[in-house]
Amino acid sequence: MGEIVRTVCLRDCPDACGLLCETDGGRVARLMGDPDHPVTRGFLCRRTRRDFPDLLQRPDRIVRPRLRTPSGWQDIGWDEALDLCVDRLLAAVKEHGPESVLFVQSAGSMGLSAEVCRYLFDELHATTVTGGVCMDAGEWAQAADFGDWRVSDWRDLDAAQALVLWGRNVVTASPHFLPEIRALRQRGGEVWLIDPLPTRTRSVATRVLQPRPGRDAWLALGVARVLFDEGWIDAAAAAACDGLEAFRALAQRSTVAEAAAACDVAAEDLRALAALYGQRRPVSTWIGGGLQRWIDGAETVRLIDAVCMVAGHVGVPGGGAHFESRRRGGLAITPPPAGRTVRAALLGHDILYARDPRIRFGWVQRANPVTQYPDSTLTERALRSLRFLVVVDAFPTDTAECATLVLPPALMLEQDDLVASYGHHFVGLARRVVAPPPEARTDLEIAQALARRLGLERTVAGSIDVWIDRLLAPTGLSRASLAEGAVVRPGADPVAWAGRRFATPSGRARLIGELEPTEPDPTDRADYPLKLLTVASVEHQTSQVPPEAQSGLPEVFVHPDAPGARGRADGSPVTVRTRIGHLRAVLRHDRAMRRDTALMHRGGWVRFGRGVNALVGARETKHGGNAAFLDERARLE
Ligand SMILES: Nc1nc2c(c(=O)[nH]1)N[C@H]1C(S)=C(S)[C@@H](COP(=O)(O)OP(=O)(O)OC[C@H]3O[C@@H](n4cnc5c(=O)[nH]c(N)nc54)[C@H](O)[C@@H]3O)O[C@H]1N2
Ligand SMILES: Nc1nc2c(c(=O)[nH]1)N[C@H]1C(S)=C(S)[C@@H](COP(=O)(O)OP(=O)(O)OC[C@H]3O[C@@H](n4cnc5c(=O)[nH]c(N)nc54)[C@H](O)[C@@H]3O)O[C@H]1N2
Ligand code: SF4
Ligand SMILES: [Mo]
Repeated sequence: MGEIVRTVCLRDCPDACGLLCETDGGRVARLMGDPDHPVTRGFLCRRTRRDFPDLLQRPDRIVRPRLRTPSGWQDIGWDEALDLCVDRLLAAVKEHGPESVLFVQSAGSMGLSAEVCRYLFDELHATTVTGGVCMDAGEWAQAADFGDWRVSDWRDLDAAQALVLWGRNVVTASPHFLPEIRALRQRGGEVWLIDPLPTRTRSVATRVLQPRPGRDAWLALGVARVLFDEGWIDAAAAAACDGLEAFRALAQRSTVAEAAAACDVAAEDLRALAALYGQRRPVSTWIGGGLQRWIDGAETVRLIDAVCMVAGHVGVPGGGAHFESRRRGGLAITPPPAGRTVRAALLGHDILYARDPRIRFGWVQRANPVTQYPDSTLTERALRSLRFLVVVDAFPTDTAECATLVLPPALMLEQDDLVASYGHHFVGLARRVVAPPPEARTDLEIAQALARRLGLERTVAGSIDVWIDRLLAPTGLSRASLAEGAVVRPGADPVAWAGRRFATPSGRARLIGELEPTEPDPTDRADYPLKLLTVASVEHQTSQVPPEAQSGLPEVFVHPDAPGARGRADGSPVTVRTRIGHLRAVLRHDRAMRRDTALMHRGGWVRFGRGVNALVGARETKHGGNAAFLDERARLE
């Protein structure tokens, strides 16, 4: 047996697991869940335990800088690569100004040292990205309601009487929260699941509602209406909220029957959910990421927050309206700059149509926008239109294929870093357990090598240890205090909003009182009768999918009687068409699907005919600037 090192997972996942990594001859021999990590409790998801060690050794891993030449990719040395890159970057700045340079990153790795490279581009006054593709609409909503987004300690579910998983696919997306859910059920607690898709999380639910996708706002309004009609409003709500009367008026604008019809939930079921909120105490609500990736997503989250708030479940042990943990809370992260920005949800469009100056030079890091951002075709066209594009990635992704220069980063287990979870309160240290390929560099080292050539060394100076110390400084934590394993971030309250004291100026929660009009859906329902939900797959981490898992057509799951499916056998090839594109797919029957919904998993690559975002138009949520990926209609041909 080789050496075993304790570290944490850096993948984009709320669980932020503690890992034990066994090495053998400088390679990762085995990954295990850290039994001493309070959330991980000794088990890992398969995509990391089984697949990640292989990923480090993949034959298609990019291990040297590579430059596009007229005759194809050519390996070059780091000095040559960075000299060329800086030459082009400075030429763009000189001719067109710093805003002709674009910096894009997402969360391919969650290490907080990712922030460091951004500081460099901020210092240059480059164009950066605003909004996001992940949780930004829900964050906006919770900031509007409570002043910030916070969750209770994960063990707080022990104090709950019931749990509502409102659009949360826990089994797929955050399996380490299952032990608490199972314990709640063993105590006789109810677990409600509200999801238009028949997900694996049904296995832990006592009751399932399968609303029409994108209509949870109506479900929340109907529940609120019952709460007000029945007088199931918490006695403390009036003092704890601003806008209670406006919210009451909003809820009373429609009848329960109208609300139930709009979300296609039986009125008895809607009333039963209202009775749960009104009569059980406390009820914990976990709000999912999927339901905020709709044009109205931020308002939907606000309406769910308001239901939890007026029924008295927020700020009490065992309750809560939990969306996401504020992982950067308390750490020394510089606020985003006020320079020119392009919108994440409309990245392709905004790059192509940016003027004064046009964007000429791009730097993409820890991100695969061609595959993962809306409208892959437009994103690809935009990235290819740049005069020089640097992509820092270890694999020949759809985005890396658009690059002029690809720089190879060290990956998880090959670098030290600091990580804080967006699902729970722990922060932990990621360790360099094995050496990266000889010519791969950490993102921090790459930023520093770039900075030296730009005369900006001071902005990003310091070893990774120095950076970790800097980030931790305001929290009072140190590397030494994290050496034995992850610890709770200081300032993270065991009960979010305990005592109903909020981070708003008044200290009270602000309830939503008005719904703003939404631009009409650009597609004709008769032409495109299915809502197309493109969601995470249990098998893979975002688009980090090996090519051998991408042979053949992608699958589209529908009810056998769904429009376009009837008369077509399971397994037959179909075309899935939306207003912006089409994909060939294999039809899969699933009688548990709604008849108005189609499911495809996100993550497959455009290059292999599996990129679902070739079907998803670029639209932003009304608030928060998130990509409204799920607000798309399709038909089968
Ligand atoms: N249709 C549809 N699309 C979606 C969604 C959806 O629900 N539907 N969900 C969205 C969501 S929630 C998210 S978060 C985004 C994710 O979008 P992205 O974050 O862009 O997706 P990833 O596939 O994680 O791509 C990150 C890249 O980073 C690379 N990488 C990994 N580790 C490192 C590292 O240490 N350094 C560097 N430099 N690179 C590294 C990986 O190889 C990978 O190619 O996708 C969104 N896209
Ligand atoms: N296996 C795996 N795990 C992952 C990831 C992965 O790629 N693979 N990605 C990670 C990332 S990037 C993130 S952000 C997190 C969270 O990842 P998310 O994809 O945000 O996961 P959920 O929060 O479970 O939200 C998805 C659920 O929302 C539901 N949903 C969609 N529309 C609606 C609606 O209108 N109403 C309701 N009620 N539900 C709706 C979908 O049916 C789906 O079950 O998970 C992470 N975990
Ligand atoms: S991807 Fe998520 S569940 Fe899997 S090991 Fe990493 S943190 Fe844990
Ligand atoms: Mo995400």
